[in-house]
Amino acid sequence: MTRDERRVSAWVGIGSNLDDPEYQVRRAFVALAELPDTELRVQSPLYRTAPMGPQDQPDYINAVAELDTGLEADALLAQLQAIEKRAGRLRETRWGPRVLDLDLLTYGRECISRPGLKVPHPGIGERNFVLLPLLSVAPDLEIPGLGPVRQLAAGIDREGVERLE
Ligand code: A4P
Ligand code: MG
Repeated sequence: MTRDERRVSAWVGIGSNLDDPEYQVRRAFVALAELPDTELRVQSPLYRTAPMGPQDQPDYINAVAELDTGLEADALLAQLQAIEKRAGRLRETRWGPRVLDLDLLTYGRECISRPGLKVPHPGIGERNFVLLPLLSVAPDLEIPGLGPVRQLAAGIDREGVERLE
C-alpha cells in the first residue's frame, strides 16, 4: 500500500470553558495542525454554547476540525490527549469544566468500540454543540451508523448555541 492510501479523514471536537476558552480553541487548531503525519484540513467557526451536564459552570466555546492523518486511531487519540495535557487540563469531573477537551468524533468510516476508544464519539447524534459546528463545514459528512450530519442536525434543539463572528 502506498502512503496515500492509508490516510484517513478524522473529525475532532474541540471544547473549552476555562482560562480564556476562545484562545484555548484557537490554540488547539494550531496544535492539531502541528501533529505528526497529519494536516489540518478544515476548521469550523467558533460557537458559544450552554453547558451540557452540571449547570454551575461557564459557557463553552466549541468547534470542530477535520484532519487528514496517517496516524492510527489509538495514536491519534494519544496525541489529542497530549495536547489536552499541554493546555493544562487537570480537573477530571465528568462533564465538568475543562481547559481543553478534544474528542475524536469520527475516524474515517470506522466504528470502534473498545475500552478507552469509542468511535463515532458517543452522544454525537444528540449534541448541538457538536452537530451545529459540523453542519457549518460538513453537512454531507456521514456519521457511521447514524447518518449524514444534515439529517442529524435537523432534529436537534438549537437553543443555547450561538455562532461567534
Ligand atoms: N474516549 C473513548 N472514546 C473517545 C473518543 N472518541 N474521543 C475515552 C476522546 N476520548 C475518548 O475522556 C474520558 C475517556 O474517554 C478518555 O480517557 C478516553 O480514553 P475525557 O475527555 O477525559 O473525559 P470527559 O470529557 O470528562 O468525559 P466524557 O464523557 O468524554 O465527556 P464529553 O462527552 O467529552 O463531554 N457542554 C458543552 N456546551 N460543550 C462541551 O464541549 N463537553 C463536556 C464533556 C460536557 N459538557 C459540555 C461539553
Ligand atoms: Mg472528552
